[in-house]
Amino acid sequence: MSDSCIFCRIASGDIPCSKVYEDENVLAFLDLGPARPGHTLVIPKEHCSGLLDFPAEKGSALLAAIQKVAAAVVMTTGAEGFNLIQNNGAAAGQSVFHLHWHIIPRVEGDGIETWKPGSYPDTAAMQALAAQISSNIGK
Ligand code: DGP
Repeated sequence: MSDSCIFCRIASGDIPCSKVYEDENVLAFLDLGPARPGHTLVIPKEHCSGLLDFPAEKGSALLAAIQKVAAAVVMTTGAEGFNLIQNNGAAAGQSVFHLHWHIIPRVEGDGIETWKPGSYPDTAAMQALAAQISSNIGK
C-alpha cells in the first residue's frame, strides 16, 4: 500500500469508489471518466505500477476476476463486445501508476477509436523485428 497511490487508497477504502466486485486480491470499480457507461477498472489490491512489476504466478486469479467482471459488464450494459485495455507508461496513456485493466463495453458504431493500423516496409523488415524481439524474451 502506498499512501500516494490513489488506487491503493481506493483499495484500502480510504477513498470511495463505485464498487462492482471484490475478492481477497482484486477490486473492480467504475472509472470516473468512462469511455462509455459501465467502463470498469480491475486492479490487484497489492500495489505494483504496471504489468512488468506484477508477479506472474498471481495472474490466473486476476484473469478469472477480469472474466467475471467483463461478463457482468456486458450483460448489464447490453454491449455487443468489450475492449480490455491495460496501459503501461505515460507514453502509452497510463495516468495512474497502479496496475489496472480497463473493461470498456462496446456496441457497433459507438465511435470509440482504438488505433489506426500501420504497415511494415516489407516482410523481411517485419521478420527482422520479430527476431530481434524474440532474442530479448526473458532478458
Ligand atoms: P490510465 O490512463 O490507463 O492510467 O487510466 C486511469 C483511469 O483511472 C482513468 O480512466 C480515470 C480513472 N481514475 C483516475 N482517478 C480515479 C478515481 O479516483 N476514481 C475512479 N473511479 N477512477 C479514477
